[in-house]
Amino acid sequence: MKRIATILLMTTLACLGAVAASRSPWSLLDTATIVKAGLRGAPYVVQMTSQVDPTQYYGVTGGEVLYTPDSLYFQDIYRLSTDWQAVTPWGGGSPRFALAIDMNGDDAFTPGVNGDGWAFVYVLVQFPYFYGGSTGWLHTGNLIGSTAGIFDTTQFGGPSGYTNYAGALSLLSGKRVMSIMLVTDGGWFTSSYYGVKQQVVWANNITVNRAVYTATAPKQPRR
Ligand SMILES: [Ca+2]
Repeated sequence: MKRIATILLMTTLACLGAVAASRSPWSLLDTATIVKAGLRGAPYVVQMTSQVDPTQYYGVTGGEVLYTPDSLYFQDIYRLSTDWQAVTPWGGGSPRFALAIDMNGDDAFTPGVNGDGWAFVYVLVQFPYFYGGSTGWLHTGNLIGSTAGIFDTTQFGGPSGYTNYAGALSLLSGKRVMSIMLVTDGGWFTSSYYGVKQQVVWANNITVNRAVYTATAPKQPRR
């Protein structure tokens, strides 16, 4: 009996290990959802909608694709890129990667406490004029190493006009990145400037180093 119990325990532990090993580092938050975009070769994409609550100017929803690494330090990020397109008019800030920086080294992210905060990497260079119409599909290229001022390190004392990768590296090298999100949250802007109440952005092939998120058909609920 004891042997059977031991085997069961070992089997359970093996299964748990397999689950842990297969845990996806990617998840969709808030309004982010999978839609069929009808593209050849890549029919599914992530749709992120930022929508204004008509009763509250700042009451907006956003969409995020979250990547949670096991362990990652800022200087070890060698690739950050995505395919994306604005489906509606957009503005109020470029779609961007948001990096949760553990500035005080306690292996936890508590924004606004003991130095922890967000570093942003904008997918467009047009600061401060982040607005426009629908874009068609664009590829960011690898944002790491960029000499353009697309890195926002203002939460860590960086320059208000933003900085390039080297500037961000000088502030954040040695700091742990607890998570990375691709974010769309500018619905408030479209309502004010274009009259439309929502901002919709599609994304696919979101890449952090060797980890790539490619949208697939959503799982059907079990009958
Ligand atoms: Ca911390």
